[in-house]
Amino acid sequence: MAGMDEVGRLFNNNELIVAEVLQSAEAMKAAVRHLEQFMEKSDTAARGKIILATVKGDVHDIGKNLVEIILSNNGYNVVNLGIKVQPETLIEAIRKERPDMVGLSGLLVKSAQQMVITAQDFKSAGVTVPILVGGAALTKRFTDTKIAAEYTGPVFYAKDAMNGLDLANRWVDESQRPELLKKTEADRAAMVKIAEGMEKKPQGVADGRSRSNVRRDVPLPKAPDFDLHQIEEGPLREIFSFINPSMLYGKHLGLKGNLERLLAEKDERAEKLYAAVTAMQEEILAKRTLKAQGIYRYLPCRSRGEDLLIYDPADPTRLLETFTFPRQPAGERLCLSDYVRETDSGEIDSVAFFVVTLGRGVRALSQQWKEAGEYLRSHLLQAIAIEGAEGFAEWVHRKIRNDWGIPDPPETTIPEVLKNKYRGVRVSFGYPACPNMADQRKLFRLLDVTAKIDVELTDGDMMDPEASVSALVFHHPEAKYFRADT
Ligand code: B12
Repeated sequence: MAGMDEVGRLFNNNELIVAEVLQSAEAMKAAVRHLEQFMEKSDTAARGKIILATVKGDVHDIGKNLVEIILSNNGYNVVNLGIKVQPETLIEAIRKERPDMVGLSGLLVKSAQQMVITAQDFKSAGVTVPILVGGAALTKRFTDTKIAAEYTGPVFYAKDAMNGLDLANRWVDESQRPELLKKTEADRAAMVKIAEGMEKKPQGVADGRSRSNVRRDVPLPKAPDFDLHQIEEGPLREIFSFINPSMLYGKHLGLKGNLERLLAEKDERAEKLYAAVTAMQEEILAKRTLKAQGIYRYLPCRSRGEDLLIYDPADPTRLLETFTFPRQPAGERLCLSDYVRETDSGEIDSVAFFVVTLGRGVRALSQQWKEAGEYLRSHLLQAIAIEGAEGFAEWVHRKIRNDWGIPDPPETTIPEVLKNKYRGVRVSFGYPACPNMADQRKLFRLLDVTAKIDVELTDGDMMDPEASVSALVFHHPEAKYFRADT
């Protein structure tokens, strides 16, 4: 497997980008498949065995699948247990498979906490196999101070798939293992010290004012209606035009630099990638592989302190739901509720909620392609679906602004929309201004989501399928993104 080692090294040096690594892996897989018939069983012995799983309550597939492809094409026997995997299932699989390592993945902060619980369950079951953890919301600090603290065996944090491969390689190589363990332990001890120091620091001091200076007298736009609007099949081609290229090409496919500029400079790599993405999008459109489903609704509301009160449109004296948001402890002292008219104003304001998805069928099809060795296509489908879901959110948000009577100036371009150049703000539960993921349940009730579109909430309050976005839209002209925890 020297070939893929080479690929790995190049990738680490930023010479190969994700899309190219996947293509190399495809070629490698095809070659190995061909050669296997001429090989003795012992020639194909794996470098090691790794169980991979996305933790309980979490549907994150794309990151874990990338890790699977990279590991298996570097000689590892990978047992991918899928998504939403309970600790008991993992423990059973560990006893049966006797892996060298267990890789845990998760997208959200809540999943990082689930990793702590999983480590505790492993410990109670007497499991000590090394754990490799990764995912967008996870940090080395959390891994060292919270997960490793609950476990008897080693816990390694991987910032990306290639880092995960490197850690696995060092673990399975007995000559490198002692050094890896020593370094991991030293890093962990240092991290625990730093974390202790940080915890002692005061968290930000309130300055005596209870509310921000956000204006309370801006004229209120009128919601067109309070009906439930269901989008059974949104215009996919238009939705694709709202995909943020820096996310799709940069984050998911690994292209460095601005796509438009690279295309203008006739950069060969950018041109190839652009062609691959366009071909996949055309195929999706022709075969109707993805379905854009959404639901949105304006609702009457008012605020009281940090509460956002949602009323029944049929009877505005009847409270339907209350959301409570955190307020910044210092500085501007912003809180999302400040963007809404207060109860004592005598006026009724409005907010909009929505849920969109592009995820139906994606997991099964991308898995099918992955198993057939079509790694790039499998990854492209997932990446287009998840960034398409964000594009769909952008599209619905623009429609909401239009219908609310606060349209963007006519000269506004899509790149400007993607840079939030519009009136108001769209936040999602789990974001720093409204971190409470459990509020997803209230939103789902208000829109009757599960009955109307193919999206469900997991027991971690995540949406299944993965390529889904929920949001809360405010119209206030001063509304902006902020963190409520600093
Ligand atoms: C793209 C994105 C999305 C996309 C797709 C998500 C996805 N599947 O990746 C969409 C638009 C669908 C989305 C939706 C949501 N998102 Co989002 N999203 C992001 C964003 C911007 C990037 C994530 C990313 O890079 N994904 C690409 C994959 C490939 O990367 P990855 O998962 O990190 O995996 C790599 C490594 O981490 C590592 N890795 C991962 N697992 C493992 C395992 C092992 C063993 C190893 C070795 C390595 C490894 O290798 C992978 C490849 O290199 C992050 C912010 C950020 N900068 O990280 C927010 C972020 C993760 N999202 C967030 C939130 C809140 C959400 C939503 C809940 C919002 C909402 N209410 O709609 C939803 C949840 C979706 C759902 N189904 O429930 C928060 C999470 C914070 C929290 N409170 O938990 C973040 C951090 C943004 C923020 N700052 O608030 N999101």
